[in-house]
Amino acid sequence: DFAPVKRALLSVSDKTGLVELGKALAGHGVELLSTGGTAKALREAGLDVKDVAEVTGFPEMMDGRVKTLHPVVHGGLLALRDNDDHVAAMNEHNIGGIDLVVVNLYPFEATVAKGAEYAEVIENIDIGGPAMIRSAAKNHGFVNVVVDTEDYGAVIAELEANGGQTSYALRQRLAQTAYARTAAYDTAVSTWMAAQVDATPRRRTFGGTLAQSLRYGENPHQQAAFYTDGTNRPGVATAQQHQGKELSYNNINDTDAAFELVSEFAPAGGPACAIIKHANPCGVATGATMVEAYTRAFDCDRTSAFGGIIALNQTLDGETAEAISGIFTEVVIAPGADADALAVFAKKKNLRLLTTDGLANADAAQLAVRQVSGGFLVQDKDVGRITRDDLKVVTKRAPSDQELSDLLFAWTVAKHVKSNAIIYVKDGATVGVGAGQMSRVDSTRIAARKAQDMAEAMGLPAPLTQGSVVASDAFFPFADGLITAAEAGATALIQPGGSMRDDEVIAAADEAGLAMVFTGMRHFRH
Ligand code: 93A
Repeated sequence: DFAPVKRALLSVSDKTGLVELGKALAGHGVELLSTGGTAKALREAGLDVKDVAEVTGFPEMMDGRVKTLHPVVHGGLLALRDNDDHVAAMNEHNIGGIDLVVVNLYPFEATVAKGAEYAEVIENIDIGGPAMIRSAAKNHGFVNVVVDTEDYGAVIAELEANGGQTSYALRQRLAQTAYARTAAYDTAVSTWMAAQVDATPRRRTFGGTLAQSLRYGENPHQQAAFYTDGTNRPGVATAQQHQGKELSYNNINDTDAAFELVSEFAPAGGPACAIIKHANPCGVATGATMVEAYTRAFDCDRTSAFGGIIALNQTLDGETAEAISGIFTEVVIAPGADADALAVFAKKKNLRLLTTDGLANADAAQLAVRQVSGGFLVQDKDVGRITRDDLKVVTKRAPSDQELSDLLFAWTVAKHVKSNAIIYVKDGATVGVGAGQMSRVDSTRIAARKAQDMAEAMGLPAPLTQGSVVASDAFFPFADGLITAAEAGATALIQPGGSMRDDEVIAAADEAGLAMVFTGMRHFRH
């Protein structure tokens, strides 16, 4: 069960804790082997180190591409110490056992993250490091492999406690960590390359690097963590947090939904704001100013906006920050915040403010992954977009210019609402959102009902759905949903079309004097 550590090979890019580890190992009489930079750092600390080049009989060559890739190293890692043939081979070829490997890899992920050129990224693909990690991990019956500076202490503690030996349990745990690291590393390389060649989902892999252990998951009894995929996109994964508690699992999920939605609205088109609750928008609006966009988004559903997550498509200013401070908000995310806004929010200790480096690229190819029991479903992210030219007018009446612009706004929001999605919009603001119902007519009714409730709460003479337009993320299977929308005051509709009963639905629209356009594209979101 216990195995001695007599010889160690250290080869690390991140030299954190290296000298302390080297000293502790030397203190246990462990012989140290090392590569160029690592050996130098250890020697400078006064430690006795042998160069791997001296052991292999080959110099480090080809800019370091070949340093440790040698049978003397891999034989020393892979040999079964209790196998007579293996021991004979070691003796015959003058291979000394290596009982501990300490490796952390060329910083591939960090090189991509800093936006390095292609050639520099390629040079930071570590080959020899993962090879040693995998050899050592395979032979964990005898060999220790350390890839995480956090594990230095555990190895030293065992050597102390067990007279220079480590337990099988430790070596096995280290091996598992090691394979997790090489798997994540290759995934990072493949993910980066997938973006270079625009790989299809069936040729991609997915995985990530642990960014943060979360306090809990969707519920307090679930453990959770946040992994980043190394693509370094503007968004919740790379945002800077200015204040407030650590983001929770649900915060991250909702903040992502908010930011992805608001990123549909290019800043050049004017201010836009999205308020999210449980991953669905409860208000989305444009405005002449940011505070107007926020207020109009808030007015869609003031009740649900409580405890919501707000995303803006432009810099947060002081006036908008004041308005947002009127109710309890969990998170605000924006591509920047000015000094006035920072000062306003400084008084709201619980509010988390995140700023990003620009908006998410709403058109960028990205993999959407979902888990099912026993597997994963993988697809391209929905980046489908519709312009005025793609629309087909199917009713006697064609939509007016104002209706058209609202229809396209509603359609854009519909893409970010759980199906069945029904969105009522007036003058560039949602006035009713029906999300996640099992029947389309229910989503249509619920959105209208909520608009009615809001009108009563705000003392309006009529609900804002009067004179609105409606988007439906998929076709109306029957005329009932359309009739409900018309009763709520809608004057125009946008939907994919393609139902067996399109004729019935179009006839009902004509009868009610509605204008309707077909997109030919669906935006299911489940
Ligand atoms: O270029 S490599 O893929 N070829 C190798 O043979 C090799 N051996 C170790 N990279 C290799 N390494 C890596 O060098 C280690 O994984 C570590 O990240 C780095 C340490 O180099 P130095 O000791 O010179 O700082």
